[in-house]
Amino acid sequence: MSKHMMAVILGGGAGTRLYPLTASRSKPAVPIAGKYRLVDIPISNCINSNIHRMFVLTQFNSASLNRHIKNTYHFSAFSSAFVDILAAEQTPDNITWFQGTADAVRQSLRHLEPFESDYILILSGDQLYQMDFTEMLTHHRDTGADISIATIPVTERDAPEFGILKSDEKQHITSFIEKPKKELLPEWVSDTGADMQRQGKIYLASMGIYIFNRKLLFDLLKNEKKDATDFGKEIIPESIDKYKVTSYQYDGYWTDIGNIHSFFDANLGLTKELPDFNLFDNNNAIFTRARMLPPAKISGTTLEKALIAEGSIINASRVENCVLGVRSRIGSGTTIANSYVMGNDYFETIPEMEQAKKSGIPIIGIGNRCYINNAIVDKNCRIGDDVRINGGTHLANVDEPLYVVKDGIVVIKKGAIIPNGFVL
Ligand code: ADQ
Ligand code: ADP
Repeated sequence: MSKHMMAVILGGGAGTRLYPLTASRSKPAVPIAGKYRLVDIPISNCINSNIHRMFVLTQFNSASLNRHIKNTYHFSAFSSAFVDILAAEQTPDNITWFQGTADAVRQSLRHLEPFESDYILILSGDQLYQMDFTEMLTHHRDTGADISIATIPVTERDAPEFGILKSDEKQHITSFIEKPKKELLPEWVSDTGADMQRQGKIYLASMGIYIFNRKLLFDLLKNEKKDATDFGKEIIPESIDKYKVTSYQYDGYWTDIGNIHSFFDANLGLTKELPDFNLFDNNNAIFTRARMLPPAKISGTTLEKALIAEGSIINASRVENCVLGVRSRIGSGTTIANSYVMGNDYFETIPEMEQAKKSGIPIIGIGNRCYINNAIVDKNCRIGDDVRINGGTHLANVDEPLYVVKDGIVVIKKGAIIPNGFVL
């Protein structure tokens, strides 16, 4: 497997949908689930599927992404494994940024070219799922496909956000439409099986996960479709009449985490008794940087469905439906509910805390007697005492210097200093 296929991970375009989390870092570096980064999900899926050569394509090259990849993915000197970041770059024949997904892959072909592989696996960088790509490759070969698309049944509500397709009994895709309008949907119903139909999932959606025969991918991007910028809008729909494009139907958990709402839901979903995404799986570990942090220290707190990362010091009264990231610090008398607190990049020393207090700046973390609900708190925030942040749909969407409200979720920006007594 490792010799036959290499992977290209689409790390993100302009990155506006996850703003402000992407204000100072590239999308693959956005922290998720308390101790990971978004890019750890596709990379871990590849490693667990025995794919050890990966390129991460990103629109801008952030220091945090480089540091994370460099410090995390070390392979044996005797293997050919690597994770390389390819940031959009100006070259003599191309002075623009990546124009879209196909353009991003096209511009990286010269980096892929020297490596042998029969197949190229193309993955999105903003999805939460655990998938064995070995099975998808076996299906690709067994069906004699030129291109395979991983697909999943979706409901009428979700269908307009995806590429929707129809396939014959041999899983050969016969038609494809990118993000169809609601009115067109009745023509696109598929037989997704009795179980899926019962859940109203009667449309077959592209997961944006593709296996291409290498030669075809190079031919398409360099010659036949040399002006196409996007897989979903151009390459895929224009290939189905000409090439054998096959659907590989997946029925596990898969979700897009490309906007604040879905990112928030996916993180909080991890606090359920039996989460859809299993972090506690011996065979499908999610890898990330080993940080050598001390265990979390908790005192006087009622915990209800909480994920608490290492290095945290929690003195809160109550933490409910929350993910608290590495080195989180929460003061006494505080209640946090339905929130993702990303934690901190460093511990403050006691003299630093005293200095901060003298200067009238809250110490790092969340202060005493606060109430925080429906929020994402980015890293290194200093939230004072008696702060009340109550997110919900009663709040209008805004972009303020310290925070953003998107769909009722309050996102406190990285490093924000929120004074004592602040109310939202
Ligand atoms: P979208 O997710 O809407 O639909 P797109 O915005 O092209 O498609 O993004 C696909 C992936 O590529 C994302 O991870 C994104 O961050 C990344 N990406 C986008 N532009 C990029 C660029 N210029 N450089 C690097 N990375 C970039 C696609 C398909 C649909 C399918 C859904 C499933 O087009 O058919 O249903 O994925 O989520
Ligand atoms: P993010 O991607 O979440 O924005 P970065 O990876 O850019 O975070 O930053 C995290 C790194 O910054 C960590 O390695 C941490 O050691 C370091 N760091 C940041 N601020 C400080 C500080 N004030 N003191 C010590 N280390 C810091």
